[in-house]
Amino acid sequence: MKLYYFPSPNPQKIQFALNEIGLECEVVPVDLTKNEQRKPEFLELNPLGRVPVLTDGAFTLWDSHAILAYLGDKTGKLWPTSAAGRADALRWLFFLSGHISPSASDLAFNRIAVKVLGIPGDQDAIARGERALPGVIQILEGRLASSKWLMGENFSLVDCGYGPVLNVIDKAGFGFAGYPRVSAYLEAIRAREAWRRTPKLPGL
Ligand SMILES: N[C@@H](CCC(=O)N[C@@H](CS)C(=O)NCC(=O)O)C(=O)O
Repeated sequence: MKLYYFPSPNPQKIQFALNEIGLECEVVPVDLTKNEQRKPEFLELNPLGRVPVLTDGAFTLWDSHAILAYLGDKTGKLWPTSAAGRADALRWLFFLSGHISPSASDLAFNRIAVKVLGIPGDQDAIARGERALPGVIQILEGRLASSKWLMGENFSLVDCGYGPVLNVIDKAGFGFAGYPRVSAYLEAIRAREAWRRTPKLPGL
């Protein structure tokens, strides 16, 4: 297997998951600061020009949450075995894609990435992200009232999806103080050896 990688949240989910599962994978760097994701050979792997991409022999897969589901099904590790369990895992990953990631991107791009790119942040996007996040983070707070991890008492690949996103939301200045369970959950993820070994950008 090969993982096309840059140390930003979406690819981090996969490296974190591979570390947790204990699966060897060749890492192919794609430097987003040099626009390598727009090169024709990379666009053949992912026409959206985004990382992560995973290849497994002749099979090419993009989208971090599809890759998490694939790794879970392929290895049978950190992934539910029942139809209801798998649907529950996908529900939380779709919730992350549809309702949390867009706001996380609004904050992370306009408060963090713009500094590297030397361009001004879009204040409207920051305000939109700050407005949207409390409602969805409160849903996580509620979910974590009855279980340690998102899928229950056992850590799963769903948590590998949430960790890097909550980490960047925190680094981008969203206050988790009003969400003690989400805060504790993020610290529990950060304490995991597999997350510590996941490459990060300086300061993130
Ligand atoms: N829905 C995709 C989003 C992937 C994505 O936006 N990746 C970012 C890095 S975290 C990227 O490659 N950005 C490059 C660009 O937009 O040009 C996923 O979950 O994999």
